[in-house]
Amino acid sequence: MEPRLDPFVTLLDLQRGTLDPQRADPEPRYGRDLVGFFQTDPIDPEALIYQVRPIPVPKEQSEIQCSTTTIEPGTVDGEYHMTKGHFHVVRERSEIYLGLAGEGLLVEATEDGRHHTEPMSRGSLHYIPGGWAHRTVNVGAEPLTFLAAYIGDAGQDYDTILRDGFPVVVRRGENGPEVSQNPRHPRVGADT
Ligand code: PAN
Ligand code: ZN
Repeated sequence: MEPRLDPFVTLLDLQRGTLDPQRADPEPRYGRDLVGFFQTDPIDPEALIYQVRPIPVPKEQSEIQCSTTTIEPGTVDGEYHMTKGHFHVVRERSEIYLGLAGEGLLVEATEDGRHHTEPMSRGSLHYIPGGWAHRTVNVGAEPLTFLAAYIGDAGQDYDTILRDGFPVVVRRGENGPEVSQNPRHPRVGADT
């Protein structure tokens, strides 16, 4: 076959998640972008909640999309800062996350409400199988940074999450993070 792309290398700052060279603009997510995802909407529309730094390649099955995500520490009315979370549009597409810095939780859920939570930290390598929605939560005092790699044509379905949320929410408790059932989710299933 005639190769479609030339090889390339990017230097990744393992602490901050920055890329050099930066092949695409970072994609910041502010309070205003996260309306409908927390139990209570963020008060400050200008607050930076997280930032995605993509290494762009064609969004096709033959390519591997790669990006870093850095979530700032903090809470929104007691819920730790987190990503929107999504199913893949092509549901069977899988993904790998690698924790680089900070302390987090990866929350995964199936469409019938089963859920699963894994701690994230430097070196934690997470396999997210097809059919599992995924959301990352920064439960620490420092930024949480991780690398994501996934099949290029996966796509992100946020509408299902906007409608139902995840089966569980992660709040700051007296002794650290507390995972509890989301009262708004229509079908909370087993903890897997
Ligand atoms: C990740 C996520 C990234 C931001 O690259 O897209 O961490 O999270 P949201 O997309 O939920 O806002 C990934 O899972 N890609 O498929
Ligand atoms: Zn994904």
